[in-house]
Amino acid sequence: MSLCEPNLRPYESLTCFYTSQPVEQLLSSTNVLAVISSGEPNSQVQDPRHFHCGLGALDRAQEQLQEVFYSDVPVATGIEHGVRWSRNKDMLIAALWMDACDSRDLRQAGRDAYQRLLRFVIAEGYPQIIRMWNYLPDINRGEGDDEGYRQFCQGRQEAFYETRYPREAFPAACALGHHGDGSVIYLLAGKSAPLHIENPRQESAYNYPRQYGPASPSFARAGLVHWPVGSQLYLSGTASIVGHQSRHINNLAGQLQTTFDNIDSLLAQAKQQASLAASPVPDLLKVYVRHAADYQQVADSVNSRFPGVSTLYLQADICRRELLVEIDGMCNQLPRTRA
Ligand code: 3EB
Repeated sequence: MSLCEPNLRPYESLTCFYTSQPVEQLLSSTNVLAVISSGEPNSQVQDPRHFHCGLGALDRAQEQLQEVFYSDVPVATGIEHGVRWSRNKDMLIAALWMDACDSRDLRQAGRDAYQRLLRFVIAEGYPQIIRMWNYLPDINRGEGDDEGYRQFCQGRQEAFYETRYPREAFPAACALGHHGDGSVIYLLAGKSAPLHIENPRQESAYNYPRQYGPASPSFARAGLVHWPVGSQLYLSGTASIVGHQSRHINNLAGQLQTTFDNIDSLLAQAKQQASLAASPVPDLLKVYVRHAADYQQVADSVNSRFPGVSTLYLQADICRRELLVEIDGMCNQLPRTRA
């Protein structure tokens, strides 16, 4: 099968792109590691490499847009103890789905899911986690330390420490909410450690003070991975937080500007830490918008800041109630390193 995507450079170890090609067609390629749907549930196909993230689209034209992870070599795939996996010799994608019942207690669900996923990647020999995606129900439900997201952070942290992952090994991540049933957590892992990158404008999430919950969130701001061919940069969900404080409450334009400034600073930090010749430019963005009514303003603003970048817009709850927008993304090919 040929995949004629504008951003696809098939000679790389791993390429990520968005496409509205049908799921069945994508999965017919043995090089496809994963196809993640959003928007309208669109396919009944049973394949461990395919799952839905649980979030809705904001633009009708994006209802059928799939996120694809495409390997330069054929992959192996299967399901083991509920973990859906696919891998080639360098990388592994694993996904775990939890039903509505299991997802009710997000501390327990998070702890259980992370224990299973971490044990799985360790057992398979891909213990270095590059990126994790968390899509969970009702993350803003509950008050104070009982809030779903804070409970989830507690369970996730317990699992990381129980499986002996120090905070230096926490991967880039995002955590978003919806009001449907069940949770999905998926990850990309490899055999050697990515370069973890923090944002000079932001407190490291694992050092957030107690006021944000009983356990600080276990993630890095970005992860840079060197594959045998080519390098990629994965940006964590980035929002209007400076230091550890949310900025521009009830001000969408202000939150967007601060989010862009944070992304700029993260990209500049990646350039410096990896000695790149230039700041990387994202190839893909995922923009999470809390209120559907804000979509047009967000899209206009993202398009003018990142012209021509493939962008998927999804409706989602963001982990702090006052945050209206969050953006993550990745770079398929990094600028070369300085001589
Ligand atoms: C923040 O910067 C916003 O809990 O995995 C961003 C990325 C956020 C990842 C996570 C949360 C997570 O704190 C929220």
